[in-house]
Amino acid sequence: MIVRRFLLLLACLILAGTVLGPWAMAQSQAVRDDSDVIATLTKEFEGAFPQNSAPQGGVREFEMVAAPAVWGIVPPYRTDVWAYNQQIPGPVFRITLGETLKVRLTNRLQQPTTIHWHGVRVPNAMDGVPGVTQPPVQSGESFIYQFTPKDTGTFWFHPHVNTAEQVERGLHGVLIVEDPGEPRYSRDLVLVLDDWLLGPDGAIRDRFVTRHDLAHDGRWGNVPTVNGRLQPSLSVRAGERVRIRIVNVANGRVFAPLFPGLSPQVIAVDGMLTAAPFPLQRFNLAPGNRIDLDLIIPDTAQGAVLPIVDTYTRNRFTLAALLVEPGPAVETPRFKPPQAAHFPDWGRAADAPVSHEYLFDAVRGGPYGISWRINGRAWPEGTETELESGRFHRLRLTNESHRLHPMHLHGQFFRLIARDGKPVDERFWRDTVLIGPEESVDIGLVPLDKGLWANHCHILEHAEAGMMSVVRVN
Ligand SMILES: [Cu+2]
Repeated sequence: MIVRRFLLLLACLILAGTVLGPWAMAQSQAVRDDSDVIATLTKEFEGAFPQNSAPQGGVREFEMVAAPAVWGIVPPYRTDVWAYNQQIPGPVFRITLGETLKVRLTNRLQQPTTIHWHGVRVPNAMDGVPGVTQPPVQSGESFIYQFTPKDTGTFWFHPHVNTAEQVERGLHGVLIVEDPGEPRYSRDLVLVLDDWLLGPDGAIRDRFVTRHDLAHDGRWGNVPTVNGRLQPSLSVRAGERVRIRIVNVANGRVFAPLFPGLSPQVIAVDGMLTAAPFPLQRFNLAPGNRIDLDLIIPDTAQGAVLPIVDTYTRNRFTLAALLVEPGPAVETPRFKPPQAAHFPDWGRAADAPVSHEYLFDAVRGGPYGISWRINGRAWPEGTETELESGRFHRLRLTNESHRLHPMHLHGQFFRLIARDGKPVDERFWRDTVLIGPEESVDIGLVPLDKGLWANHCHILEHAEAGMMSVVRVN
């Protein structure tokens, strides 16, 4: 009996050895291949953007007051808004790389607020997310935001408290960090794209985060604006070489701006210079996204009206127009457009294993009647995932819903590496990526900035109804 049991055990062990041995070897081989791929991708990333800030200029101090104001969005109507420093859009802060930005925010609203510096790699405590990085700034109080940006480019800022209402009512502004080494354009224009839902009296419709917004792609309005005005004209001269920085601050609307008859080149996306300029064709500028364009106004265009048209929906409409002054053409500056100093190849990104997966869906219930969830949880009950700094990660963002979700990761830049499993070779960084209905995207990143960073949908109604989680970078 004992002998038979012993023989049975021996047979099992031999069998296990023959079957499991190669399996175990294959597993360790796979692990070794994975770590090899990750090491290669991490290595290729080195030098793409700096780990630390390098303060060398002075401190640039600004006062900013968030308060009710009145603004003529569609004259003759005067619309009650909430604004930074009584203007729509808020201030455009221009600083030089190395300078330290110091902004004292004073809250004159009847509710708490904060500022989030979208796309800026700030110290975690300056990121403006209540309950994650700072307490809200109460009505009547002030808070000082101070940091030295690490990157040049076009960034923006907005509240992160009751965000869907505060941003919609007009609280947003732009931060431009200039590189003194970049070539001089003859003009530098900022176009802040927004989309207002106004009633027949010109007033902002004051029901926010409605079931309709939540069952759709957030709040889409009826008055698209550029720099707080309906279809403004922007003066340029023939022959000028213009840098145009376009920011989408809308709650939900996606724009796809085109310049018919002109040939702008995209030189930056979400603030960061692209690996090389590329022609602007259809580029979906989701809420939060920015693009910088290099545009030469033809030297024969005197007196022309050059429209900028939105092409995202089938109903094309004019966003703004470039009005070419009648005077003689200026000499066009000749230079090579700026581009990223180092851009990783990441040809093997598609071989890297997915380290974390985020699933997006909606369920009935919650304070707004519909809850938007990440991995089955609606913020503030959200999930926390951990990423190791200085190491390549491949994250999979899977949209199980029929709606759009521009996902924004605070404090980090990433690259799109696949859509629905098919490799994509976008030669630029992003901080926000638009994910279509039932689409899955893979992003690659090497997190550098440590802390707790929000990871949320930038359709602000979806975020308000729970579509946020946090990523801890160790
Ligand atoms: Cu969303």
